Amino acid sequence: MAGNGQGAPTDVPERIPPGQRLVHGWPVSHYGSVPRFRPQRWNLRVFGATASGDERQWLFDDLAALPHTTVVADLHCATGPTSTDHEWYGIPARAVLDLVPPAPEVSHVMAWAEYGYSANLRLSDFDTSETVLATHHNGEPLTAEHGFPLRLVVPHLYGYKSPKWLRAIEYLTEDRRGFWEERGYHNIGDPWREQRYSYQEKPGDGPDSG
Ligand SMILES: Nc1nc2c(c(=O)[nH]1)N[C@H]1C(S)=C(S)[C@@H](COP(=O)(O)O)O[C@H]1N2
Ligand SMILES: [Mo]
Repeated sequence: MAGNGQGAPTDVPERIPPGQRLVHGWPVSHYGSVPRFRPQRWNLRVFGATASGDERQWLFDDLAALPHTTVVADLHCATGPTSTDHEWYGIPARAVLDLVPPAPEVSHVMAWAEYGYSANLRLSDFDTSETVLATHHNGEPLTAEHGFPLRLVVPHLYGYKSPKWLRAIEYLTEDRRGFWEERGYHNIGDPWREQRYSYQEKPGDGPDSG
């Protein structure tokens, strides 16, 4: 497994969000078991409120022809561990939005993974230059336990907003809670504001908060 860089910037405290602890290496963290990749059955769907009204899907072999980018970022699990210097390579979220434009009234997206795992995001949190649908990590294909063949990475939010084994992006015209967001985790999940738990939500942070 690829190690993380352990250079000096890691020791700068401002790099670690409040209440987080720096871990070396890269822990594996998820609910349930690791799905097996079945190339013949795999697709990535973009559905919901698309501008055209049509849904779109890509097969695994179609992904290589899409735009690609590299993003280096840290990963903050809401239970405390922060691992640093992950180099992600994959399809920028903006490419998905360009290729399958959302309807004007789309405000949020739901990122869907195998086994029904999901994470909701404000469109503005999905639509950043750092948000990537990653196929590779530190130059190697993702390992099974870290999300092969595809995972969403939203580096500016807690890790539960970065589904491994990504299978679909759903465009939403109103907010709806994902898997952890309906089990007590914060609907927005900004680690710099320590938005860990749903009881911390302020009016407007979630579909039913405040
Ligand atoms: N499909 C799926 N993706 C998931 C999870 C999960 O349970 N299922 N857990 C999330 C959580 S809580 C974290 S912190 C990160 C951890 O990613 P890692 O195992 O690559 O470190 O994966 C996220 N993606
Ligand atoms: Mo997490």
